[in-house]
Amino acid sequence: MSNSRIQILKADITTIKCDAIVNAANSGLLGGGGVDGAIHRAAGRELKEACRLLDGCETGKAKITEGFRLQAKFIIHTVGPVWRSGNFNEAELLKSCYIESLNLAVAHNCKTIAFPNISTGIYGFPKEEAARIALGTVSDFLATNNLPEIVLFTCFDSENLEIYQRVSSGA
Ligand code: AR6
Repeated sequence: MSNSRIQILKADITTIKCDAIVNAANSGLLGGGGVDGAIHRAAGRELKEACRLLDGCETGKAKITEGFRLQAKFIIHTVGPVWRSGNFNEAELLKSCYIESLNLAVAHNCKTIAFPNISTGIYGFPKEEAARIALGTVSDFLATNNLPEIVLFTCFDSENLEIYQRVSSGA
């Protein structure tokens, strides 16, 4: 699954300089804990005002705002599934988060995009399965799209970093 357009790094996504970063939001889109809280803190209160106008977002869908005080031009807010047992369409919904986010990035001419490990924190999605879905979905998308040119997977915890490195190397 190795792909020169995919990079894996250990980083705080709020510090990444790229065209778009993706936020693992909730359906209200008004902020929360985890990466969502960090992005809202770093982007500043104008982000919340912009999010209010979006009228929420369904699970598996995505919406876009500007990046405000971040180095990123855009923030793509997507809502991952809450893991229940695996029998509630969680895998398809997670896949949809990546596709919808990438489609928005293309529509806004983004050459670089950074993803967090959507749903693998507070929402409890098993990390290895989530990494396989993320890497597989993004690889398939890149095979048929010239944009984005580069996709960064920013892992915050060492466990996700190790999983992403192993899965992407095909081991
Ligand atoms: N940069 C990159 N990744 C991060 C950062 C950061 N600054 N902070 C945390 N992570 P989570 P979810 C990683 O819980 O599971 C919020 O309250 C974290 O280690 O942020 O999709 C929302 O409002 C994990 O690997 O998101 C929703 O209510 C990954 O980001 C809910 O949490 C996702 O963890 C969404 O839950």
